[in-house]
Amino acid sequence: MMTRLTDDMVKDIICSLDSTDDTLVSLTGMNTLELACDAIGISPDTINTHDIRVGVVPVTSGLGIITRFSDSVAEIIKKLGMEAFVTESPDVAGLAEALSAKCDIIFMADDVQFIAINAGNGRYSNNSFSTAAGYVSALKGAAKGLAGKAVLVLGAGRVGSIAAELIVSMGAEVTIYDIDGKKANDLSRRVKIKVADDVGAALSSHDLIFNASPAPIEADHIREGSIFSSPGIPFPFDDAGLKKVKAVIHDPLNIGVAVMAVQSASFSGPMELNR
Ligand code: PYL
Repeated sequence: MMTRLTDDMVKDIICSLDSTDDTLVSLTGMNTLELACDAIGISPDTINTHDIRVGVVPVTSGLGIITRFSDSVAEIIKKLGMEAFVTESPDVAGLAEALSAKCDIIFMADDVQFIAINAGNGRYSNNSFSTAAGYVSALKGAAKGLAGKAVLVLGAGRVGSIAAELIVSMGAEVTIYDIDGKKANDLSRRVKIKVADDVGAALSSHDLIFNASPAPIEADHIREGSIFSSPGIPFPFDDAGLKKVKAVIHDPLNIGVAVMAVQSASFSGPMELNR
């Protein structure tokens, strides 16, 4: 089951949009838009973000609304240069509002899926793939390439599994650890990866780590100078751990949302935009 964001994790996203972008540039050499384009393999000049209108629809099902979640999604998208707004109504009424406003892309999240629908052709991007692809690009940027390198993936859930496949496809040697050994072993039957059964030993023998686990990371296990690309929530490091790492790439929503917006926009040829 995906870990659910809390109001507290989301509350500072909007006020730290610029600093989050600056940190990403310093750690990976790419800003959020460049990273999102790199993640789906397109060049930033093939997407005219200013032509794209995005509707974000709050969804009340299940555990309900996360305070400022939809506002944060809209502001992240606006920072990419797209037009974005949160619908007045939630749920189906909100979807109808976004469609009648001729949105090109519509974002909606319940407790199981978070998707961005291309209203022109019905194709959609989902947050698990987008988060995996975005954070793999970030690790590649921070490590100045992954080919021929050893990478540890923590967590064999939706994001970790996709990330492991992507990192293997980039020519890296991937080891995976999951507290549920069966999940890690099942993945290793599908993807050419090694399975670790001791997280401490695995962490202390790797410099490059993709963390898609909700578990805390113990400072004693961290190799001095290691690089973490870490979408996992909650944030897993304590102060002692942060002193040992060379870089941690982490945000509660930004990279995943940016890849979703760019990927769902890329599903349209210029003639297909929903006008
Ligand atoms: C998309 C995040 C990333 C990690 N976990 C996912 C999560 O928390 N999903 C639940 C999102 C619920 C949003 C709520 C709203 O405010 O519209 N339905």
